[in-house]
Amino acid sequence: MARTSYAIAIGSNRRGRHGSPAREVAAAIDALGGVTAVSPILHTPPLGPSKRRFANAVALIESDEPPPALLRRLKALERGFGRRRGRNWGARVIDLDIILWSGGSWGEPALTVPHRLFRGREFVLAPLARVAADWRDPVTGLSVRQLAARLRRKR
Ligand code: PH2
Ligand code: MG
Ligand code: MG
Repeated sequence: MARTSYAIAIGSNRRGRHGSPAREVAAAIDALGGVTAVSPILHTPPLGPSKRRFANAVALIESDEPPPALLRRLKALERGFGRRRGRNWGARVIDLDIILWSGGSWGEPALTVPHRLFRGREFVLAPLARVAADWRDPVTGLSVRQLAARLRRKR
């Protein structure tokens, strides 16, 4: 497949072998490969039941992998960082989510791109806007900048 780009959201709210959540996020960015841009690492209040604050960032990568192959590689990276599966929304050493793909949309129950929930998540849109403000969501036709402004108005 031709070279495409992806926006990957990275989150951590638990220490791991690299150290603090922010260090886990930095180490994950180093491990991604093909990175072309990285947002600042932001500290964000938890959305959902977890009580621990998150470190969040977004990286843009170039890859010739189609979305399912990239997802498999991200899951393997998460396991390598010590992530345990099953505890949905619990404390996690690392979470790597595919948010946007330059190839457009991908629809499978197990893997939907763009990410189904990213338009409502400040902790994704804020760092995403720092590296890809003009990237257009193929579903709504809105740019990341517009999605971020819309979410801020709703809050
Ligand atoms: N990830 C979640 C649930 N809640 N909250 C913040 N602030 N950052 C996250 O990355 C996050 C969350 C599930 O993936
Ligand atoms: Mg997630
Ligand atoms: Mg995830």
